[in-house]
Amino acid sequence: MSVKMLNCPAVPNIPWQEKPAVLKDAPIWRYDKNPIIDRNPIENVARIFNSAVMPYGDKFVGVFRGEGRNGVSFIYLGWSEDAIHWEFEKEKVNFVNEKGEPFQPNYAYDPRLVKVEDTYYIMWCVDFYGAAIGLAKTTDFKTFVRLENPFLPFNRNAVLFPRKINGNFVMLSRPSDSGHTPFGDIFVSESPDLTYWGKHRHVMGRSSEWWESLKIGGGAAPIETTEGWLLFYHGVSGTCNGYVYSIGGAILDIDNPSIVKYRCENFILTPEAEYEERGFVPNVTFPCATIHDPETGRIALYYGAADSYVALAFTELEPIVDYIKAHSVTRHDDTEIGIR
Ligand code: BMA
Repeated sequence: MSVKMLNCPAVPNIPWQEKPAVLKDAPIWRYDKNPIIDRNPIENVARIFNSAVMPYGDKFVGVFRGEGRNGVSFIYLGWSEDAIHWEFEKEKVNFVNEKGEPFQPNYAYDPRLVKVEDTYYIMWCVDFYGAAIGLAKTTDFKTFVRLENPFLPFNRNAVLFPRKINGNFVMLSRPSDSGHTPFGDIFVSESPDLTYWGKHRHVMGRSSEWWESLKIGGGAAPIETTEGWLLFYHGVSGTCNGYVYSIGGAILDIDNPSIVKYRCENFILTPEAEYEERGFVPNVTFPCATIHDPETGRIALYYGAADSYVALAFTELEPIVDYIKAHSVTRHDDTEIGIR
C-alpha cells in the first residue's frame, strides 16, 4: 500500500465484504444485507439513523440517533460483537454536567463519536435556543459529562478530529439557520481546552457540482493518512422534489485542515437502494462514522438512510484515495487558508 492510515489502532474484526465483481467504476459498495438497523429497534423508538460507532476493546460501541414515537430524537447506546448486529440500551443516554447533576438536552440528533487520547467525545445537534452543537465526554460509556456547547446557534454537523493538531483540539462544523438550512459550508475551529473555541477557518463550500450545490456538512471523523485527512461528508442538492443527500470525499492538509488538497467532483455514494430512496425522508445518505483498519486499509462506512435506517458500505484506503485524486476539482475557496 502506498497510502497508509496513521495513528489508529488495528481492527482485525472490522466488518467486511468484498467488492462485487459487477461494480466497475464505483469506489464504494453497499453491504448486501443493508439496512443493518431496521425500524422500531427499541421500545418507543420508531427509527434509528444517522449514528456513529467505533471499536471498544474487542467489541464495538455506538451512539445512535433514536427518534421516539413522539417525534423527538435522543441518543441511545448500542453494543455489538461484529459491528453489524446491535443490542441497544432501552434508556436514552442520560447526561450530567461537570458537577455530576442531571443535564439532559431537550433533544439530541446526528451524534458523532470520536476518541481523542483516552477520552471518547460525543458531539450532536442540541437545542441551545435553536439548533447548535452539544458536546460530552465519557471514558467508560456509563457516565456522560456534558461540556460547554462549543458554538453559538445555529450550527450542525460537528465532527472532532481524532487527535490534536498543533496542540489544539480541532472540530469541523457547519453554521446553519434554525430551519432546514438551504445553504452551508464546512468550517473548522480550534480549542486548547474544549471550552474556548477560535481560529475559525473556512474549509470548503458548496460547489458548482449539482449533487452538493446547496449545502455540505462534515460526516465521519476524518481518517489520518499519509496523503492528509480523509473526510467523508454529505452534499445536498435541492431538486424540485426536495433535498437529496449524497456522500462526498475530500482530503484535507494534515497540519492545516482548512486547506483542501483534493476534493472529488463526483459523489461517491448517492441514494439508489430502496432503503435510501424510500423512508421517512426519501433520498438521504448521511455518513456519520467509519471503522477502519490500518493493517488492511479496509474502511467500513456507516450512514443513515432515508432518516429511517442505518446502512453500511465498504471501501479501501488506496482505491478511495486514488479515486478522489483522479476526480479532484478544487477551487480557490477550498485551497486557501480560509480566513478573510
Ligand atoms: C438534516 C438533518 C439530518 C437529516 C437530514 C435529512 O437537516 O436533520 O438529521 O438526515 O436533514 O432529513
